[in-house]
Parts: sequence; structure tokens; C-alpha cells
Amino acid sequence: MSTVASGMVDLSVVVPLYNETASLPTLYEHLREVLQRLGLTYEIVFVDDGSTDGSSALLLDLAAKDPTVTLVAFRRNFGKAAALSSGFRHARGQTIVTMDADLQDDPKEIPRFLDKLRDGCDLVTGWKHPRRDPFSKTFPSRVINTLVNWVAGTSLHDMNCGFKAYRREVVDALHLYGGRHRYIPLLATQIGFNVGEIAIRHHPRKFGRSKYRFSQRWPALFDLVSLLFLTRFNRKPLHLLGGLGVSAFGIGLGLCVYLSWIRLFQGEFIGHRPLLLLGVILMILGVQLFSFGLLAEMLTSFHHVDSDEHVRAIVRGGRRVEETP
Ligand SMILES: Nc1nc2c(ncn2[C@@H]2O[C@H](COP(=O)(O)OP(=O)(O)O)[C@@H](O)[C@H]2O)c(=O)[nH]1
Ligand SMILES: [Mg+2]
Repeated sequence: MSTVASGMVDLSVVVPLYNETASLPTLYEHLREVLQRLGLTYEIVFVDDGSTDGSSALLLDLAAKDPTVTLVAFRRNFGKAAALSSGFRHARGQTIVTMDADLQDDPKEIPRFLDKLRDGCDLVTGWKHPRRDPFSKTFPSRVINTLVNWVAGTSLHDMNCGFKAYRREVVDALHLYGGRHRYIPLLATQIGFNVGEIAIRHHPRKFGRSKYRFSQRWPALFDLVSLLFLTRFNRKPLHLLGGLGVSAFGIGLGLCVYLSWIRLFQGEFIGHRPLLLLGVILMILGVQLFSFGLLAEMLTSFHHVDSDEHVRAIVRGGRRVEETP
């Protein structure tokens, strides 16, 4: 049973890609084989992120021949987060699976993802195990995973795995941009969704070359810091900036009071003491941090909209009157 013309389908497979022309025909065949056996209505959404190797023409041809294929083509390369975000917006599935286009992810694993969703997860992330990538890639990703698990209290092995399955309400709640696609499980956890993980087969790359760059690692850490700040303090920035500001001001004031005491009661000249400079700088920094916090609170109040984005279910008179799909 294949897909319907328009309207919702049971399952969307979203594939973000950049210059993967050699892998696409095989990927399409393997995907179709698996999806046709699932007994669900389905679609494949390819998001071509400004490829220059002929991927677009190939996908255009596929979309013309097969009504289950949707092509979302970008004008130029905008990055994986933008591609995923656009893919989610054009996906019509109640369930969404994302996977890489380079044949390193195996479509045969899709039924296992769906089983794990049925067991009560809202999002299931793959754990490439054993991982078929060089040490220069596995080591940094292990470090980042450990760091994220430590700060977020999660216990995932492969946060950035491209192979994931989502219930629709998760993708509708995610705001992906910049480097946030690396931390989707963390984002979903922070907004209260139930995240699970399955160990999956991982194949070495057959065609083309990896777009992974070691230099991406440092910005990935900055993305993590901004994400943690935004998920924890986006509604109450003064709690963090105010706290830091008051601490800095307090320490600075303490230093200045101590030095004033030395000057007044011990008659020692303090003008040359570096401690005085530190005290004054800390007081100025404290005032600045606190003012930033107030400014951020003002911005938050401008943008705050009351919504039900946190709500899973509403029960009235013993009956669920509203439940997110
Ligand atoms: N949309 C989009 N997809 C990308 C981009 N860079 C890589 N990808 C896709 O993301 C997947 C994983 O990328 P890859 O280079 O294989 O990374 P690796 O598996 O970590 O070495 C592949 O399907 C790529 O086509 C990008 O800038 N935009
Ligand atoms: Mg790859």
C-alpha cells in the first residue's frame, strides 16, 4: 500500500542532503523496499541543500516519477538545521523519521524505531554502534556526548546521530537553526518529551566524502552553551545574569570596603593596589551584568506569548477534553 495524494500520511522519511548524487539511487531503492513492507501510508521528503553535484536533477526526476517522493530544494547551502526544519514543515506524517543520505544509515532499522515509539517514546535517537568512522570523529563526539549528558542529566551515546524517529508533536515543538540539529534529544528533553535510544547498524561511507569538519567542533560547544542558556533561562534571564551580576558586585564591594578600612584605620596608601582596581572592575561588571539581565527580561516580556506548548493533555469532568495529537 503506498501513499495518498495529499493530506496526512502515517510516516514521513525526511532526508537532508548535500552533494550525495552517487548514494541517492541506492538509498531510494532500499527505502522503498522497507517502506512498502510496513503497511503504512508513507512519503519520502528529500531536502536538497543547494547541492552542486547533480543531486537536484536526479531528485527532480524521482519526484516526477514517484508520487511518494517530495523534493524540497534550497537555492544554496544553508546547513543541516535549516534543511531539517524545512523538511519537517513539508512533511505530512504523523510519525517522522530522519536519516542521512550517504548510505551509512540502514533503512532496515526503521521498523525498530517505530516499535520503540510505540513503547511510549516521543523521540527515538539512533546510536551508531559499532560506529564505522575514524577516531578523529568518534573521539570529539564522545567528549561532547559526555559533556551534554553531564550538564543535561541525559544518558545518550550519540546525540547527533542523523537517524531519528519523532512523533509529530515533537517536530512541531522544535525550533531548529544554526547548530541546534546536533542537540535535538537535549532540546526535546528540555521541553518535556520522552526520549529513547536504540543501537543501530552503521555502514562505512561508500560514495562521496564526508562534509564533517573538525573545525565545526568548537562552534558546536558554543551552540551547546547558547542552547543550555536558552532552554533554562529564556523565560527568566535575570535569574542567571542578575545572580552573576550581584555576585560580581558583592565581591567588588567587599574588596573596596576592605581596602577603605585599611586606608582609613591603618593609614596605608591603597591607590597602587591592584586589588582596588579589581574591586572597582568587579563592581562595574556587576552593574553591567545586572543591566543586561534587565534588558533581557524586557525582551522576554515583549516576545512572551501565553501558549499550550507545554501541555500533553487536559482532563475535565474525568474526560480528556484536549490532547495534542
Ligand atoms: N542539508 C544538508 N545536509 C548535509 C549538510 N552537510 C552534510 N549533510 C548531510 O548530512 C548527512 C551526514 O553528513 P556526513 O558528511 O556524512 O557526516 P558524517 O556522517 O558525520 O561524516 C549526509 O546525508 C549529508 O548529505 C548540509 O550542509 N546540509
Ligand atoms: Mg556520513
